[in-house]
Amino acid sequence: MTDRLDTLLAALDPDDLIVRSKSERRRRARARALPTWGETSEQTRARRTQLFRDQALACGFSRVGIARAQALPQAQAQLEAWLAAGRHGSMAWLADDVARRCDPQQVVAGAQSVVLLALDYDSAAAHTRDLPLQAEDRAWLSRYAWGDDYHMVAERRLKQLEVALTARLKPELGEQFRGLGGPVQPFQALRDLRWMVDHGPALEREWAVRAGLGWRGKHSLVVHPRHGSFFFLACLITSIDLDPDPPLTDHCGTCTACLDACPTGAIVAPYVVDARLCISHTTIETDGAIPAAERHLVGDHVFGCDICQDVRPWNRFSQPGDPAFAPRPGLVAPRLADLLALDTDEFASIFAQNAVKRRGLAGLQDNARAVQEGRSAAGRHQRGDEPT
Ligand code: B12
Ligand code: SF4
Repeated sequence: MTDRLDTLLAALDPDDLIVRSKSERRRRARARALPTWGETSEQTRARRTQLFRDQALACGFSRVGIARAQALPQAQAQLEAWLAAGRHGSMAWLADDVARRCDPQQVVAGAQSVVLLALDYDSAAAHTRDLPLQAEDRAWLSRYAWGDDYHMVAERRLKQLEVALTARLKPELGEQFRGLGGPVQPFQALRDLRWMVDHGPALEREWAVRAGLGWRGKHSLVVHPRHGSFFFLACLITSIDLDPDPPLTDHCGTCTACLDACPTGAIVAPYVVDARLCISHTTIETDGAIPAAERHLVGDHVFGCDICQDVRPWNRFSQPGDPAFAPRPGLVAPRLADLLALDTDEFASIFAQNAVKRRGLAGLQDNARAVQEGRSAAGRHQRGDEPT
């Protein structure tokens, strides 16, 4: 008890211990929160930019990038063409709200900045092509799904970030406040700051490129010169004016390693992935059993696919990522027989708070059977049991 009291007292500013009148306490609290009089709008912007960066890193994000919020007419046209060609496959939700997805003003009124947050998930474990998968009856489970589900990890940290930013910004951007640059929108967390990961109305990769977190690889993912492409993205749209980061230079040049390596031809042109052909879509997004016409696509993949990333020269430089995504025992190239023998309880305990959980036990086992079917068809083909 005495120890706890000591800790509490040590954490207090001695100034806070002096008893003051209510109005004096209010005046002092306002003075602490308001920008110093005489601060220019550039200084205010720089200070708030630093606040966003510091808090995002403190909440566990690996990197932060900022872009100016503006409509994306070119991206919208490309997205519409992609959807019109049916390249979204079974993900009908991608066709909802297209205009909103391409215009941050339609997500947060008066949006000025888009803050992009990266979460590194690489690990020192093997890559797809390093393992004798078929010889050992193993299959590939994508490295993004070896640890905790990134949606959960990112959402937890985003909520923490929202609380931290609200606590620091609400007093200074309250209704009464008039900044040097004119009236400021009242700060209301839900309207003036909105975060999302994956399913929100934002083209996260387009923003990540604009915010200087990397450039677009031809496999459509964002690549960083020192961190490769094994990082997740989360996005925060805000009406607060922040200093943007400069975009990075594209270093892919004429390299087509990712296009050449894709076993299903899903990268139909540089930067354009047809989800219907992508193993990731087949093994993750399918609801129920994989249809007969698509089962041959899975190859050695029981959940997700990393081939176009594993062949990329830039991933040689990536560093082990956040410990939340470190591989759980048995998930790097699991044996098909082990997956097919799992019962409901074992599945629930191995894949608790993990991305595979969404596919469910029956779905995962159907994926495993599709891998086996492909291998036995290839075996028959090699033995000459089937016409070529
Ligand atoms: C739907 C989706 C998928 C789909 C479709 C993938 C795709 N390439 O669009 C499927 C299920 C296949 C998928 C797979 C994967 N995904 Co995914 N996915 C998404 C999601 C939810 C939406 C993406 C989207 O809007 N696609 C629609 C297309 C049209 O959008 P776009 O590529 O941005 O469109 C631009 C380009 O295509 C270009 N374009 C279009 N046409 C043309 C034509 C020309 C000529 C040119 C030059 C350009 C061009 O312009 C468009 C607008 O800017 C995002 C999260 C998000 N909200 O952004 C995650 C996301 C992209 N996925 C991610 C990951 C990790 C993966 C996988 C690696 C998982 C795995 N290991 O299995 C694979 C990678 C497969 C691949 N090579 O893309 C990460 C990527 C992180 C990063 N570093 O870039 C994201 C950002 C999720 C996250 N929150 O971290 N995914
Ligand atoms: S994830 Fe696999 S199937 Fe999809 S584009 Fe990349 S290599 Fe091709």
